[in-house]
Amino acid sequence: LGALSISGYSCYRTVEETYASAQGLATQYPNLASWSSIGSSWLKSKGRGGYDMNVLKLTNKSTTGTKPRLLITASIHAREYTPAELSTRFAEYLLANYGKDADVTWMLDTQEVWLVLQSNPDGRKKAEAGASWRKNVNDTQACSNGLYGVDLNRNFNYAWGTGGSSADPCNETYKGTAAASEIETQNLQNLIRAAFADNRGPARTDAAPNTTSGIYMDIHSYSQLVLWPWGDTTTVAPNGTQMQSLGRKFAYFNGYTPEQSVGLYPTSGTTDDFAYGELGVPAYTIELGTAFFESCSTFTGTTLPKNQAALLYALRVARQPYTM
Ligand code: ING
Ligand code: ZN
Repeated sequence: LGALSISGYSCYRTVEETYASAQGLATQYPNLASWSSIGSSWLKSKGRGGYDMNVLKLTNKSTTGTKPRLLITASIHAREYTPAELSTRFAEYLLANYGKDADVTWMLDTQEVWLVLQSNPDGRKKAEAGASWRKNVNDTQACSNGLYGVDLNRNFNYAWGTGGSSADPCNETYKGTAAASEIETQNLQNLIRAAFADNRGPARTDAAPNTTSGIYMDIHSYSQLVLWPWGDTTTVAPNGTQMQSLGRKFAYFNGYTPEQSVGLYPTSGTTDDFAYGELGVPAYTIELGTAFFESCSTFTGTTLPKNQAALLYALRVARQPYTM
């Protein structure tokens, strides 16, 4: 493992290494894993290099039926390395233990896990080259501070631009020219819709509890938090009490602080508000650890085990989150 040249951090796979690992898993476990494109990154869409964005889907393909899904998107912010590595190791753990561990076997027989291991590959490559990069690399609007690009986690198409984001293309929380203006956002929105399409959510003013199954998690670093919608208002979401209840259970496993996301700071156009707001799926943002990436001993010593436990719990209960 490891081409991140910064010494002490060789446990963090690069974009290429992450993709090679995922492709390897799909080849090694053809009945359990598939790895497929969900569209191009911005650079690739412009013919300027770039990447495909890919999803790694895990389930026992020979058991049928409507299986609840846990959808994880990782590292949508380029410099946040820990989420991609954690998610890749979670996939490796599940596949290595299928047929050995009864609990893992049951989970992959009855549920699906979809993982976007690198949700902003162009930006990530810039971070790997040494930049402290957060956004995508859309340079249509030039910036004298060098910080061009759109904050993908302010660009999603639900209550877009309602506060906690910037209209300045050179700001780190630039929301883009329109909701879902960015191809990475479009690819991720399409995947979220595909994962939870049969679970249309309540209108925002509808206080009726939703009955959907499935869980969406967007993993960031850092701050040791478990967050859920809404981000742009202190109003409790229609399923806010239930999302709090489940969020507290994740926090039991990882020891993090659970709160409605507006409590951290106001945001809009985020992944979790989109997933919950449009589809009614319980949606979380997890902020891993105490730095964008931690020394490998910290990562494997604490961050990985306790958060893998939280993800395993999410997978276990993906069929019944609102009735826990
Ligand atoms: N923090 C998140 C951000 O996008 C967040 C925090 C995410 C708040 C989702 C609310 C909803 O600003 C970092 N560091 O990215
Ligand atoms: Zn982030």
